[in-house]
Amino acid sequence: MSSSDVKNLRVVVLISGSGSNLQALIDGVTHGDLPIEIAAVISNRPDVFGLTRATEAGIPTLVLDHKGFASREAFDQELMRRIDAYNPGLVVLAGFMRILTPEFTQHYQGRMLNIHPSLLPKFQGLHTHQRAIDAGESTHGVTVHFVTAELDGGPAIVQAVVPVLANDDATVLAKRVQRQEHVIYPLAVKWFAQGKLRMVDNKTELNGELLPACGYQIEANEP
Ligand code: NHR
Ligand code: GAR
Repeated sequence: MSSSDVKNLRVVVLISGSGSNLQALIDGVTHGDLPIEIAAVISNRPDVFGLTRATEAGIPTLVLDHKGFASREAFDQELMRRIDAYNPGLVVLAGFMRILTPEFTQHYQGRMLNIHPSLLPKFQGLHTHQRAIDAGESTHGVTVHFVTAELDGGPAIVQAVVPVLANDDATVLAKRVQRQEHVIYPLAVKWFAQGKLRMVDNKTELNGELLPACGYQIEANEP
């Protein structure tokens, strides 16, 4: 078998919103530097822009509205069934805003990634940019991590650090962070697709070596 016969990693992307991180992955595939096939994009919210992005890229989409389910367990069970129908090797949370049950995270253990807009373990949860400003932080950033049952607590893969500037508000700071998101998420997905990345004993291994708790650190070279 020649290398061109090797099948690309199948990826299902979960979104809840604008899908700019999804777009970064689509662009990586289009430009030929991301060896994956985005098998489907699933949103828990109808009518979000990320679904339009997927459709424009020719990717199948599905809306599974959590409001139609009696419990988190019932929603997660159906979500799992729908994802597995695409037979993915990796599940990517890209601005997905529903907390997932332990049954769900266990099922995709070691093959599900999230991008969280803070330098974890700082500022888990929501409204991270405002909280970083309010705390007087001089730096802020974003983390890609493996998803485990512990919310925003799975082992870190890669972090990008940006400065917090004197007159920043949450919107300006979020934009600075998001430019880095669009760099590090395709990078982490590429490592996984290349077989360089593994979760071992709740730690991250890259190229056969354990990473420090903060993952692989990238200093952003733009303000
Ligand atoms: N689930 C588990 N078990 N573990 C993680 O690490 C997860 C997860 C689900 C989502 C993304 C996460 C983030 O990066 C994520 C990581 C949503 C909330 C939240 O409070 C918190 C963290 C994250 C995503 N969601 C509300 C809820 O009740 C709903 C908020 C809304 O709909 O706007 O689920 O930040
Ligand atoms: C991103 O900034 C991502 O880090 C954040 O939401 C945004 C989604 O943007 N994720 C979370 O806050 C997860 N709770 P996008 O839809 O344009 O990719």
